[in-house]
Amino acid sequence: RVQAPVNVHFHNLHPSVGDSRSEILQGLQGKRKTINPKWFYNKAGSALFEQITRLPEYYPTRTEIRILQENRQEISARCGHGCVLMEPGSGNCEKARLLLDTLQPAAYAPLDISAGFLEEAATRLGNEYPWLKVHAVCADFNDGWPCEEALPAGKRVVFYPGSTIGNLEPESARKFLCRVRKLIGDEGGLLIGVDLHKSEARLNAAYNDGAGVTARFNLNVLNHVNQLLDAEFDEAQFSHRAFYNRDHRRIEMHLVSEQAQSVRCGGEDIAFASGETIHTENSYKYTVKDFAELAGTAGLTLAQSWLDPDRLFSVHYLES
Ligand code: AVJ
Repeated sequence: RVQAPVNVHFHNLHPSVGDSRSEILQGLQGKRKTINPKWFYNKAGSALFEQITRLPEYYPTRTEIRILQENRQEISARCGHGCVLMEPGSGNCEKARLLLDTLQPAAYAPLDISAGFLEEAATRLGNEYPWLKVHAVCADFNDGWPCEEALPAGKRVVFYPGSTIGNLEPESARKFLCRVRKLIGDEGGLLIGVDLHKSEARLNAAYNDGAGVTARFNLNVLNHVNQLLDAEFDEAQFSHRAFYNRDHRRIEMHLVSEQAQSVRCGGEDIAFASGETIHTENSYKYTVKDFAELAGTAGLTLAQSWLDPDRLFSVHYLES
């Protein structure tokens, strides 16, 4: 265990992780086969995603970073200096760094399901920002926020960058926003990144990069399932498919079974017809208006939005 600096507090480091095996198996035995996109992020998958963020075709990450950097004074003023900044699904905590010096939060609370990532990222952050109080929590936000009582009093702002909300079906996105509204209380705020609806060509390119990194990222989930369920998926028997579903305004990612095959998985035989797919991810794209409406149903009012000049991506501050 890494020696935590004095300003970093770890909570709930050994959560009882849900029964991942049955969840994955259930998804693969449905009429339409699915794997939840959270399983992309084993060590290899997280490294492949870091590569994706640097691809020329994949505009979201660099665009959001530029929006946060160029508007950090105004964003910090909106959030409120001295607020308690809470980040569900904090990963490497890279984006919070863009705001810390101007925001000067009373505390920063990263929450992540992966204890390893959380320890490493929170320890590094605490060493780099000795003045910052860090309360790192290992949990799945769907189950709530454990150890809330350890947080200092003060205005709470949830930070949810990356358009990760796009992975959720609209109903789940609404439930997530309701959970945020409950967590931040009547005086709180939400600072969130949302990828915007745009041309099919631009979106398809962002999920079908020329170098094939997104294909490897998508296929890699099969290796993670093999590890988790002693399964025998062969990546070579599947191919990457990503397309923009205009009706639902979402990018869909699938893995296509190249031929009829049967795969051992969790003690079961999973049958695939030739051309049958596993649906591995949705990335919903919003207009500012659509997103404001969705947030409104969760009791959150859009107070200010920041967009890049090409209107590719948006960052919003909402309040209860
Ligand atoms: C991290 C979920 C925002 O949906 O664009 C990148 C993941 N998938 N390329 C996204 C992803 C394919 C990314 N999110």
